[in-house]
Amino acid sequence: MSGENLKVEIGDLQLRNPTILAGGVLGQTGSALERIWNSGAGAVVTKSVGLESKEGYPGPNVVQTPCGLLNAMGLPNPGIENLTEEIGKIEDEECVRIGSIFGKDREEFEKLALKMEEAGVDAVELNLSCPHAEGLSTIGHDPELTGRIVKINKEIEIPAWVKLPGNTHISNFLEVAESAESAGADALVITNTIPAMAIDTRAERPILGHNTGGLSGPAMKPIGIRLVYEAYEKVEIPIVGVGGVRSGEDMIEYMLAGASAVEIGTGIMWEGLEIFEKVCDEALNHLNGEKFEEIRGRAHES
Ligand code: RRO
Repeated sequence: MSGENLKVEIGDLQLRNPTILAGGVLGQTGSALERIWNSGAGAVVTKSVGLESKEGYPGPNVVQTPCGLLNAMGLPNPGIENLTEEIGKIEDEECVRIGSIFGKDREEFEKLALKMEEAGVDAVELNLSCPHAEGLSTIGHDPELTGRIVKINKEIEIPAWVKLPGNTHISNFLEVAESAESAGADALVITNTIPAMAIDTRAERPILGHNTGGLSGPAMKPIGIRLVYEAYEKVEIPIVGVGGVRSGEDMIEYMLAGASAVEIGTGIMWEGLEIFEKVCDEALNHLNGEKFEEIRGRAHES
């Protein structure tokens, strides 16, 4: 979807509209990414990728609950070489591609970011926050480690976005956000899923193969809104809101809290790929001629 009133900027990156495919959903092949772009998304984020391919956790990997989805995929991915080959298959040059990467340390993130840049992505998203990845979940809770990893942005020319964890009882979320900003992050993506669980009452066992997983969907929206609102008061860099966006009004709410754009993942399950156009149409109706940038952060005005 495009049109003058829909355009937004995330730092130097211009998007035709503020709806972005969230990392982890339909983002492993060039054809799937291009299909989402053709459905009207303003940009697409790949599945998070590491240096080597990885199978992920044993199933079940996804459970639907009344308030959202639980996933414990376990970072399944084809490895950076295969994923960048897939990105190269996207035919529409206008398609704004964001490469999501995860690693265990600064060196791995640097290698991955350089490979993504070589593959022609428009930005990298540093996933510092998978809620159930052994050893990796803690990165985005540690302000110093976060800063150290974000500094890989000195080695690349493209923007580096940083995806933060939402389980803020573990760490000081705002300290991590500020540390990412001081290290030169170009945008914050707020937030990843939150650890949660479902139990099969007949089997009397956890449903997910990994026992716990990350909660996404409607239950996440009030949490995401709060975190975006609080981060907006502390950092100057753009914020991309994630969690529970299914309608134009949901996106407007994130923008009033301070987001410049939103990522959409779980909503696709309910609304199909039409969700990107639907959210844009509904948001335009709500705006009634105003621009997105005019309403950004307006909920903070006294
Ligand atoms: O692959 C996953 O299990 C996963 C990842 Br990398 C992430 O960042 N967030 C999530 O909920 N699941």
